[in-house]
Amino acid sequence: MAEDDLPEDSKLTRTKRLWAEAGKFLTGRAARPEQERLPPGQHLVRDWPVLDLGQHPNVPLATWRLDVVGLVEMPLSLDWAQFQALPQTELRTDIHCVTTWSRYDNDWRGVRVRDLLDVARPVEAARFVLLHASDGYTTNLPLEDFAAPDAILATHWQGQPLTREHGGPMRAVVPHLYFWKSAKWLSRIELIGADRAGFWERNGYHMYGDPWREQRYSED
Ligand SMILES: Nc1nc2c(c(=O)[nH]1)N[C@H]1C(S)=C(S)[C@@H](COP(=O)(O)O)O[C@H]1N2
Ligand SMILES: [Mo]
Repeated sequence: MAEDDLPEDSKLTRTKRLWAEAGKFLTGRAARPEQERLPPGQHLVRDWPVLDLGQHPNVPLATWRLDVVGLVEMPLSLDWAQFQALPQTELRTDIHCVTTWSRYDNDWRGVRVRDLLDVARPVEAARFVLLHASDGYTTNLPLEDFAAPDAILATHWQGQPLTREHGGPMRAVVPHLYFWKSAKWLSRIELIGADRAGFWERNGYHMYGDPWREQRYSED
């Protein structure tokens, strides 16, 4: 699916733009992860909601690829077997979604972002990443945050292969930022020098998205 086919003017996107303008859900509080596990304005859920733009692309393992492009010494285009040959990691993280739900203790398995970046070797000028997904979705974040020790390219959740609706066969998980930064059906990682807004970032959401500072929406 092409990026300009995205529902930039769908009801959902328009509604969320309005929420962003109105500052919906903002409490004005700040918190620190060392002191409080639940960020301001969040509530806990036990099940795992599905949120996206409504396209759940079917990505067969036989044709699956992950491309790493842009400001790297070694551009990559990995097939599933090559991706599986990278070191496999298991880790447990919380999820914080900008629509105010949080979910504790998610067990992920996959490839740590760092271990992939060690192979691609970002050049000095690389500062940000733009993540591209098979449904046309994009999201941006600083390279430093994408390379955080608990950021993972997840293929499993609670011991089971990630379901298609949650981004299977593989999605990004960047636990310390709001969950819209965690692209499902991740297909391309683009390393760039200057920050470039992704889908929700173009539609009123924050360029960084720290749940602890309640960076739900863009400042202007
Ligand atoms: N490819 C893709 N990734 C995406 C989205 C999307 O629409 N497409 N939505 C984002 C948003 S807004 C959220 S809250 C989470 C939801 O992930 P979940 O459905 O697994 O809970 O995925 C994020 N990643
Ligand atoms: Mo979201």
